[in-house]
Amino acid sequence: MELRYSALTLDTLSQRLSEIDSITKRVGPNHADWSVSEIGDGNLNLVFIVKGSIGTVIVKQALPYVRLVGDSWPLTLERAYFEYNALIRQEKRDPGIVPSIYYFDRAQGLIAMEYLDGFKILRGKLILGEHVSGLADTMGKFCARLAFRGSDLSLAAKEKKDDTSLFQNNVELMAITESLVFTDPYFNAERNHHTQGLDKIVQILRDDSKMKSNVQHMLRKFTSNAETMCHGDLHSGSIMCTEHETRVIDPEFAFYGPFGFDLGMLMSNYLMAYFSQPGHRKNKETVNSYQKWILDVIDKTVQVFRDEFKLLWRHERTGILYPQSLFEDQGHESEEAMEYILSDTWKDAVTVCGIEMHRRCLSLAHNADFEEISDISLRAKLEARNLLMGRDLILNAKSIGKRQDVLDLAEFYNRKDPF
Ligand code: SR1
Ligand code: MG
Repeated sequence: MELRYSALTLDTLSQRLSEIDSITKRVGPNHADWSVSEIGDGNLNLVFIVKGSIGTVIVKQALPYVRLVGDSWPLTLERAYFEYNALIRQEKRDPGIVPSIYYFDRAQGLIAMEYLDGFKILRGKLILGEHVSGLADTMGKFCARLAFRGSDLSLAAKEKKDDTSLFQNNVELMAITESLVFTDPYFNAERNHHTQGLDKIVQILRDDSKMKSNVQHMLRKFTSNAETMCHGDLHSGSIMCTEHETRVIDPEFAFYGPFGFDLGMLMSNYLMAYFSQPGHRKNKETVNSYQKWILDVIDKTVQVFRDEFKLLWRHERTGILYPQSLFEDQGHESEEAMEYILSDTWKDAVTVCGIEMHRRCLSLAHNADFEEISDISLRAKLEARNLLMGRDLILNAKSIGKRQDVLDLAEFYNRKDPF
């Protein structure tokens, strides 16, 4: 008989998971010897590290509410089911990028997975000023492979439609993005908060109806443009790295949406790391050189994304869209169509980037890049630069045609006195 849901605790976890072969095989046969700790830094879930005589496993369990807020905000346990389904698809579409899954229990909202030994959350590394070699290459390929291989450019029509209908049920997690990301920043929503000193900038954004319309145009694409399975929450807290290796975690917000969504969210998190640097170290040269490295990561990520997407277009176009039978087989090239898609994807990525830059400073879930800056007036100045650049991206996405334009804008706002 299936056990009713009950949240694991440090005291109950070992006993409760001790009969699951796929876990004991990796942790150790004697559960009394297991040591269990809880990471406790996520917005939504419980995450335990379980160590035993054989090895270490991560156990992630959904709570029936949003952890960050408490039980006043109930949230479906089914998010673990969507995360599990996204993880197995990501593993297929970009092998080796996600942790291996050892066990999944839908009723308990529980996934046991590989412990990424030696890996740390990228956001923490960016705050500390640490470099990761190969980051842009891995993430550019990840975004392109996920976008292309989950779409009608690649999948058989039935698989794509089955996938789309499965993830269309991830309603509650999409609703979080629809409100916290696309809507709340632009009015006085209950859960909003912002740093003291930003009132005037916030008012500029809320009074800008052209910009708000562009944000809503993007929300329309978010809800209606089911092009591919997106990770859905690709910020620097969903990426883990060593000095040389990169993995992607936490796809519980997975949904079918626009090609450029993940790339845009990723770029914005790099840009927030970029703008926040002067709040984390004093030496100007160190700040400058690390900021240059971040811009270089953005530049290379976008370049790799484009190159990988083109490669897949040329060699893996097996879906119903732009079939070879209509182009190459007739002696007609399809490169113009490909460039059209890439440019549309880029415009969406730039818009999503600007929106994510806003929500992380204005709505519920802020990020540590800015939150850890204790000098409030410095934090406000850095966040203001970030907010104003976000507005520029949303307003001018159509004319920001190249990745260099984004880098130039970042350097411009980074020099700007925003007040
Ligand atoms: C209520 S959840 C807040 C945020 O945390 C997650 O990581 C997502 O980014 C979500 O928007
Ligand atoms: Mg997460």
